[in-house]
Amino acid sequence: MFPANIPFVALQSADGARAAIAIDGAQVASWIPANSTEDRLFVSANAFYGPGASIRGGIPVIFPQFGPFGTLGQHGFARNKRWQVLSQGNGTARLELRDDEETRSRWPHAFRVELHVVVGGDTLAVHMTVENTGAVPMQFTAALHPYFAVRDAFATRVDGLAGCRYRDALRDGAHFIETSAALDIAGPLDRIYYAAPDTLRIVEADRSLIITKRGFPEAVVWNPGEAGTSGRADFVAGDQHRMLCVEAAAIEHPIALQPNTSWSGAQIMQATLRAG
Ligand code: TA6
Repeated sequence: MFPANIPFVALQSADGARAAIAIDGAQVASWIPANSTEDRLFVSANAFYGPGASIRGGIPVIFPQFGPFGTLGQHGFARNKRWQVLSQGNGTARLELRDDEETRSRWPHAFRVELHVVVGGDTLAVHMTVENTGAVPMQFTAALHPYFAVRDAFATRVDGLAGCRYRDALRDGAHFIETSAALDIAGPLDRIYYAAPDTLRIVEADRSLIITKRGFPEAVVWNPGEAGTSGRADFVAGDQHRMLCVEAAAIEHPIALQPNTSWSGAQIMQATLRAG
């Protein structure tokens, strides 16, 4: 699934569930549950690969800044860095990113981020730990930004967000309260849901995904729509139908870490063959 020369880690559990992680960005780019042939993660046919690139799809790791909300570039730098593989085997892998001269020139902190990926049965779990290895306090925002493969995003709904306050990037960043128990994806959408429930569900006609977050207060729902895919070189026309991002994020209140302390968050995805 990766072009030649792109380093990756392949995971396979005893029951046949599979995942693949690009070492650039520690980006999970494929997840096929046990007893299935369907990849539940979307990757664009036009995705860029290799050092410095972030694959358009899979699960980008967003650190130490979510989106444009800060002084760094969009979504920080973790997704553009080469990570180190600490261990792999039996359906799990651990990868690590530490500060280097280049990251310190952009963000003056010593840190360690560990991504622990576990695949098995119908589930993919991604655990993220951030440690302040420096001598001064640090603050960051972060997300796990999965692009889920869907048969048609505009015939898909997200359940579980009713009552949440959200920021709508497509309406000048204004805040609203979600009124629908079932959010139909009818076109482009770019929203941060604050204090979101830990469990959400992506529902299609014949299958669903149960998405559980831990440690991350926010959920982000993103579909680029037609304009969003045609405006980016690493999408193919029509990709807006094939993907839906439901992310676990910490944005509104940056996470503050004293020296020698750490924070952990996770996103656990369970594939089911039933809708509803
Ligand atoms: O998580 C949603 C979002 O922040 C959108 O605002 C959006 O445009 C996007 O992620 C993708 O960002 P990227 O930098 O990968 O093009």
